[in-house]
Amino acid sequence: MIVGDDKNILIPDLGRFRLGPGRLKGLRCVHTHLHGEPLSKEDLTDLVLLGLDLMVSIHVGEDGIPGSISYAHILPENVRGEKWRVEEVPDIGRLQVDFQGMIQSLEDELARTSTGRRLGDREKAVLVGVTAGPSWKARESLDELRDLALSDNLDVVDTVIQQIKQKNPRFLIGKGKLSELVLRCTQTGSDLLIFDHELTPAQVRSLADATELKIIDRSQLILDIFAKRAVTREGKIQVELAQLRYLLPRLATKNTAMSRLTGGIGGRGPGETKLEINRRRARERIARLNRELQQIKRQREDRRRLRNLRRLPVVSIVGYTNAGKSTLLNSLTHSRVAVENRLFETLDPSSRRLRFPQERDVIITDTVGFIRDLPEDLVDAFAATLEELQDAELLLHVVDASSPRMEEQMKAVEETLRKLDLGRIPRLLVLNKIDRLDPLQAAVLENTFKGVAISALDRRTFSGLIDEMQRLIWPHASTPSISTSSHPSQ
Ligand SMILES: Nc1nc2c(ncn2[C@@H]2O[C@H](COP(=O)(O)OP(=O)(O)OP(=O)(O)O)[C@@H](O)[C@H]2O)c(=O)[nH]1
Ligand SMILES: [Mg+2]
Repeated sequence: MIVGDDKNILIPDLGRFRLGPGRLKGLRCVHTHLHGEPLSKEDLTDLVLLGLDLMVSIHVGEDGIPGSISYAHILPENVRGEKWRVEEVPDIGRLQVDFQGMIQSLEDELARTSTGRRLGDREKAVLVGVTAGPSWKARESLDELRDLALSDNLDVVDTVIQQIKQKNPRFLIGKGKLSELVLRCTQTGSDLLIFDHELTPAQVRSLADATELKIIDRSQLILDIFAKRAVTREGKIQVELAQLRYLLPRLATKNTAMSRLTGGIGGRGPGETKLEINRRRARERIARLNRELQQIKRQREDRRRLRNLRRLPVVSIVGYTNAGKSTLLNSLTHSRVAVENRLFETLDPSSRRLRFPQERDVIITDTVGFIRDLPEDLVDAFAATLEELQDAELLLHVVDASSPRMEEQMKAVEETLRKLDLGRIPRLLVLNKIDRLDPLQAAVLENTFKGVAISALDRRTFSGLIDEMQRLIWPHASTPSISTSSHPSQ
């Protein structure tokens, strides 16, 4: 029993009372209304936001005698999209409701509708796009967020776009909108909200406190994917560093918000190390990882020097994530780098030898994919791995020509290359997945973007690519004038 006064009521942190998907808080709020007014909008927002079993108002007259009573509870997912039901009984003396039984059956129904959507044991998430601009743009961006969430093995139960006129500094969106999101989570048995928008540390904290849900943003989702995929020691260190740098300003003094921030998704440290949540220890760990990374970097530089001694030209495959880079490497070199239809399959670069006619060899490397608005911490972290790109004679920029977002993806890659100071290296645009286009469309794309069209799945489409690669790697090799020329300056 928690008692408040006419000004406010202090509800302690009830996180531990949340008993699982489909369960309400086990808390009913009963208050008086003195002027016979019905349950207010705020009452209903609180009902949803706090996950209360019931919101009750009793009308009390001037004589202090209770009269009518109103009560509201949320509703499970329903075709009419109704969020709650409000009932009124004119005389409290005639109130005959088995509230315990009613709440029990509501919870049963919530559990049933939410588990009905369950796909195995995957964590469920509701995605939120927040925009002040056109909603089609937010929709496109949310599509990519969904791909990211699926790549992180999450079960996306709903996607919601919130149009906002101005940003609410505390929650980003208004409290009413927020309560709708919480309701969607309660109805679908999800306790994870993913924002397609950068959240400030303070916003994450207020949102987590207000909703008692796990709150993460797009950057953190990407970090989580990276954490799951990193294989090599170096990859793991880089991801953990990026995670620590991202988390450091978000480390709350309040433990509950923190446990929501670090539990499960968003707080997975790669490998065996559990993420430290204490600021001081986080800083120490950052320093230690940095030292280890320096050492690995020196070893890599040695390797790089050795390779440069052998003077084999290097061709690096770059491009948006899921464009087909690893598939191309495999097909070109008959190897078996992991290929998967999900984002960020490849994290750690791999190199193979590729033999051209006339016994000419090059080293060809596959790299981590790019994505628009890659979190800065990750760009920094991977800049080291991507340093090897500096040695490349040629970059193969692979694009998924069948993607409706192709041009935007090309731009994102160009921008990342510029940031990494790789703009000066010759580049060959490879329009991939043309098996999904009709031949005419492919020809038009080749012409428009000055690239070579291939299907990485089909080596028979590679002849143009191979010719073009040779021409760019050995620009003088095939010109007959080299052997015949008797020009004095040569
Ligand atoms: N239809 C078709 N699918 C392709 C082609 N090339 C690649 N794919 C598919 O596209 C998906 C992604 O391929 P990957 O080679 O893993 O892509 P990637 O660029 O290495 O992706 P990340 O490592 O995640 O950045 C896989 O399902 C491939 O089978 C192609 O030419 N045609
Ligand atoms: Mg790959």
